Amino acid sequence: MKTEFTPTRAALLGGAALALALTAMPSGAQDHTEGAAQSYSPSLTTLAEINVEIPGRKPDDPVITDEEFQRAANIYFERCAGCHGVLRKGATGKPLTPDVTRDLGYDYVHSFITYGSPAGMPNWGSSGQLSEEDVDLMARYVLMEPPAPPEFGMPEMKNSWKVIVAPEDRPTSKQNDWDIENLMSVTLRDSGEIALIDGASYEIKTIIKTGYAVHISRISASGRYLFVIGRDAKVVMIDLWMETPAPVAEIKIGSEARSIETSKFEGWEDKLAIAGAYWPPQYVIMDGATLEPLKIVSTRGNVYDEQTYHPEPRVASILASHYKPEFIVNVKETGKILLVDYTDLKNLKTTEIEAERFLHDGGLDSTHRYFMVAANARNKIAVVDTKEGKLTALVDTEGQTPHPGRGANFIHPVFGPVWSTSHLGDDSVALIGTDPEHHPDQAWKLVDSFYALGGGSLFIKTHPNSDHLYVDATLNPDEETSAGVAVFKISEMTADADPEFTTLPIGEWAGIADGQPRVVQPEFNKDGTEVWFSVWNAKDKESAIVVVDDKTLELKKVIKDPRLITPTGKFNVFNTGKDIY
Ligand code: DHE
Repeated sequence: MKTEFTPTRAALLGGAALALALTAMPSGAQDHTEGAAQSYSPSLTTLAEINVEIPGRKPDDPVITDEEFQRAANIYFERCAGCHGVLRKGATGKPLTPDVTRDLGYDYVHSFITYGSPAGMPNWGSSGQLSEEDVDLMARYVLMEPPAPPEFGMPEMKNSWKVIVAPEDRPTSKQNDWDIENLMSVTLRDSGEIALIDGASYEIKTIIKTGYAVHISRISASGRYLFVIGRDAKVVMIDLWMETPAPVAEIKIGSEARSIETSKFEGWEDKLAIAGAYWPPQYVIMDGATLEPLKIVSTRGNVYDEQTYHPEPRVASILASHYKPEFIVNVKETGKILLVDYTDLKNLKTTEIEAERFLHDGGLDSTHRYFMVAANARNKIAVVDTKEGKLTALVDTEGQTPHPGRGANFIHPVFGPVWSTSHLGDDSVALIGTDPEHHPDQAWKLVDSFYALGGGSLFIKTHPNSDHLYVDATLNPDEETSAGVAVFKISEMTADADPEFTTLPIGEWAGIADGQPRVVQPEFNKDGTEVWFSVWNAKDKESAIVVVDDKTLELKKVIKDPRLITPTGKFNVFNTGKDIY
């Protein structure tokens, strides 16, 4: 069981050290100052590219030129919108609409931007991240009406939609000798590409251009089509059966997005795809063979508990149900989980589950019946029974800001089947019982919580064939900690003592001399015998992928190549498609 939080641990996670560490993060990672959780707030960099106009000047508006307004909007979308909302109506941060900011006044706002607040507002001015000139600009900007970025509906989607190779022109059988089930699709974040790497030979088979700041890859139920989404909301569909796999269709579904998935229910394999956007707040269901947009659904609506209107609830993770022809769509700001029945798009049936704010990432339990998602700002995991279509439980993880990725399922020697998450805001790992039939006393309860390497963890992973649980500490302020990974032996876990862990010096193994690379996202090969880690450095510096033998915990391979620019997420085709984690 978790012991008391010690001052050393608290210090390790605390503001100053973390602030320093975060300013040295790889490009693209956020550099807010108060904590790993804040540092991980979305940066709407694509929206920042959009031209905005001053929405009707008022006589008492502060003096601001059109150029200044545009520049302020860029800064706002990149640095502030993730917390305060695109329309400044508030999200995890406070509302910044003129009725609020004008009451506070220029001087107050200026000092707030300069010095931040203990509640989580970064000290943009005193940390030097914004110049004195920019602080003044931002203080004037937030006194004005916010500009509304453009919507992105069917005409815009259709304009961006391209079928590069029509379904009838695609191969009818696999044209390559690649072991596509053991391919790794690796996000090359800052080059806007993915690398397809062979799981056995570690050879980079091909590099494919995708969207800007690529985010995740998902795979169709048959294992043939790979879908990639970038932060610029561009979806690229790749056919793995082609002689050299390449894009066969693409579309943009908004200005900012993070999630993509495809239908997995029996009889619906490869039929549909779905992508969720941060802006505009909507999801779109597409044809699974061509990406033709079929149905766009807005997520604007009321927050689940307060029942007040939210103008921009972002779509976070999306999963496909294995139990019903449904997509599981997580709406961040309203705290609602939508079970979208895709059998009849004309008469769309959606089950709206009241869960918790602010929904982010999650995955299925080992039976694939239950969906577990982090309401990260509330330190809770919402559990949904995808068979019954109901909220099963809300479990407090007793940690700070759970961030599971898809989580890790394993059989605990005492508690039976559990699903686990690590945390951004502290170094704890939480285990939640997932077996109501054979372990009813443990089901949907926090059965254990223990410490891993350090706070700032983003991902946790195991595999049914592995006896190890891997936990990263990517955003930890301490250089050595963020370059390591904690490994727990599952079979040695007990009910009464914190499990010991081994630290793998992945960063050191990568042998990178320059920069401060961070180790991120363990991902298993198909058989669960090897685990891959990204050693994520700045865009202009060397990065690597380190492969570890799961049985011996010894280094097996360091994959280096000048083309491996900012590798982050890795997605094994088989494990991702089958939801094995
Ligand atoms: Fe992610 C998954 C959003 C920053 C790497 N990320 C997700 C998902 C969401 C999300 C909603 C779940 C998708 C799904 O399952 O459908 N991520 C966000 C953000 O809003 C945030 C915090 C800031 C931003 O501006 O985007 C953010 N994410 C990052 C990073 O900085 C990471 C570490 C590096 C990168 O490549 O950008 C990163 N996110 C990932 C990865 C996954 C992910 C690797 C998939 C994990 C998995 O195992 O499925």
